[in-house]
Amino acid sequence: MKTLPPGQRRVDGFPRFGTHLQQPPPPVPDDPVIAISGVVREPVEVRLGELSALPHREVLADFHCVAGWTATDLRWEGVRFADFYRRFVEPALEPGVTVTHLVFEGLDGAASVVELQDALADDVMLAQRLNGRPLDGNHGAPIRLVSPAQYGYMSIKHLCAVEVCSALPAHRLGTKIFDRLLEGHPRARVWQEERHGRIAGRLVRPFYRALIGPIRRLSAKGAQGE
Ligand SMILES: Nc1nc2c(c(=O)[nH]1)N[C@H]1C(S)=C(S)[C@@H](COP(=O)(O)O)O[C@H]1N2
Ligand SMILES: [Mo]
Repeated sequence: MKTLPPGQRRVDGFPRFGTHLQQPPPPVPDDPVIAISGVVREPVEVRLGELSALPHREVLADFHCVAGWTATDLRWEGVRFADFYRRFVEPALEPGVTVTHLVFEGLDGAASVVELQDALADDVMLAQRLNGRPLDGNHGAPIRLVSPAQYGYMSIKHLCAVEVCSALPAHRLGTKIFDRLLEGHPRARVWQEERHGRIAGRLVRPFYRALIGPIRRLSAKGAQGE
C-alpha cells in the first residue's frame, strides 16, 4: 500500500465534492474561454482551442480533499499551467509588475487564491481529460485546474477566469462565517498538512472528517448522470 499524506484516507473511485453542494454542474458555454484579468495591460480571453498550441501533458496523481479523503491514481490530460502562464499571461502583464498570487474562478462562482510559486509547480495542470475521457460535469467540464500537491479546494473546476495579482487579493478571501470557519491555508500543501489558515491540520481533522458524508451526499444529488 502506498503512503498517503498525513490524516488522509483512501476512498473508492472519485466522488463529486465541493462547495457547489447539490447545485448541478454549470452548463458548458458554446465557445469556452479562460479570461485573464488583473495586472495585465488589457484583459485577454484564451479560447480552449488555442491550448492545442501547447505541449500535451499527462499527469498521474492522487487527489486529496482537505476534509480527509484521497482518490488515488487519477490520470489527467491537458497542458501544464506553467506553459499556459508563459504563453498567454506573461506577455500580457503590465510592464514591471511582480506577480504574487492568482485567483482561479469557475463557472459556478467558486474561486481559489493560489501563490504563483505553487501554481507554477511542474505537476500543476489545466486538465480537459480524466482517465482517458473528456472531463464530465461532475469533475469540472470543460476544463479545470489540478494541483496535486495542494488540497482539492485549490483545484477549481469549470475554470473560466484567472485574475493576476501583485499582492494578496484580500477581497477574494472568505468573508462569510462559513468560509471563515473553514478558512483555507494560503498554501494548502498536503504533505505539510496545511489544512487551515490558523488551526493546526491535525486538530481540524475530526471536524473536517465529519463533513465528508453530508457534503458527499449533497454533491451526489446535483451530479450529472451517465
Ligand atoms: N468550481 C468549483 N471547483 C471546485 C469546487 C467547487 O465547489 N466548485 N470544490 C473544490 C473542492 S473542496 C474539492 S475537494 C474538489 C473536488 O473535486 P471533484 O468534485 O472532482 O472530486 O474540487 C474543488 N474545486
Ligand atoms: Mo475539498
